[in-house]
Amino acid sequence: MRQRLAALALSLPFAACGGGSSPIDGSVTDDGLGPDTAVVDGPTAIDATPIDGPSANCTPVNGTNIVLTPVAQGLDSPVGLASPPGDRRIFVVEQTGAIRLIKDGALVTTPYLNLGGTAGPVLSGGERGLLGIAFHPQFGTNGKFYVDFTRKPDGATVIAEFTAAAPGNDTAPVASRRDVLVIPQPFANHNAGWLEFGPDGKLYIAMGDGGSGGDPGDRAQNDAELLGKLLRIDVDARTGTKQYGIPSDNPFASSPDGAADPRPEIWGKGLRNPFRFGFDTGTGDLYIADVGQGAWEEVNAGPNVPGMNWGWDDREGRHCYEPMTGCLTAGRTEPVTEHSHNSGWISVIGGVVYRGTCFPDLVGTYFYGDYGQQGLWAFKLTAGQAMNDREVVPNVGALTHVNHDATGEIYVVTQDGRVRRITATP
Ligand SMILES: [Ca+2]
Ligand SMILES: [Ca+2]
Repeated sequence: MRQRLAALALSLPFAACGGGSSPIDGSVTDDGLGPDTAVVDGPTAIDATPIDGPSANCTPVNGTNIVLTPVAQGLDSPVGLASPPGDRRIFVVEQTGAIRLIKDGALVTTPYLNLGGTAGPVLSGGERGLLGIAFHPQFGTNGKFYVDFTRKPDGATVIAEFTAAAPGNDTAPVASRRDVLVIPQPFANHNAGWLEFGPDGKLYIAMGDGGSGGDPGDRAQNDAELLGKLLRIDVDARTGTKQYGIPSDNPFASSPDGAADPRPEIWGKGLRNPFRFGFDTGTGDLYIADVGQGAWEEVNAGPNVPGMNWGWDDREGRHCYEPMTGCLTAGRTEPVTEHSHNSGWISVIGGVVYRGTCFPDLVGTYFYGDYGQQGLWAFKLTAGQAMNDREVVPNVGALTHVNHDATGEIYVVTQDGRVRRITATP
């Protein structure tokens, strides 16, 4: 049975149905979802030639009227999308444990890697499963990539490395697995799950606060915990007995590993369930969409600097959470935008800045949305402000990721099994 991603916000009895969507019915033209069903051919069609360089090979189209163009369908609860640098293939993460390949414009039947099923290590269902993938910046020569999943039987988060036999192969060997980092999870929810290499070549890993509701262990503000943090490690180095290196410019890089000591892996803190995050490949800015508790969904964005505190659980969005009045605010950085659950937002889904070449008028625009509100939204970060924050396509479906390929073109992933590309018309 297909297991679906539960709404990422906790303690919302309506959340499970708020994001409800029908399984894909095999058609892209009769789902009643509006303008996103238009098929755009011609100069904006995808050139899916594998590994032939970063050029998008399109005729640029001016305009800011957003149209979602079908790319693939029939995926099993897709929750993430990424491409290796310089590689035309698109890799899609299925929550149930497989990584699927879109190549030459078509979904490849055989999974690139399958960690699901009875024999696989992935524990899937609710907010658990295979949740993220990141390609080593030198994937094209070393074939290394990293995944984030919750494991059987205890639900702990595993960051595992795999190595393709050859970078251009369309499958990767399960047996190449090397566990880099394992983080126990006290509850089933708030696993976040995305990971990505920064412009600095370090691997960033988003961790939720451990789950339940209201961060009962107050882990997100506790520097001795890896939960509720953005972590940063060096996969090409080793520090002591760790299966990775601690970058020397991490805030607690020289901290020992005692139970009460600040953890040297920490880059920033105060996160609740940062399900999806990413870097602007143009500016290096960091964008974190952090799923809220019961009232506010937020996006944090700005320069990627060490030691940030994004506020949870003192703050939910721009509001006090614990306590509800008179909470700590010093040193906590506010989000650049927030959306109320009163307007249908349940679980904010990031998000990436357009840096492609096919649609020049979109350059610099951040696209994101929400699992429950189901619209595709956009803004431009200008002097620290989210300018012109607006819905650009309604009724997209239950979003699970918005991310770019190797050419900077952007795709919207929805739980109904579809991948659509963001295109624009005059
Ligand atoms: Ca708390
Ligand atoms: Ca926050």
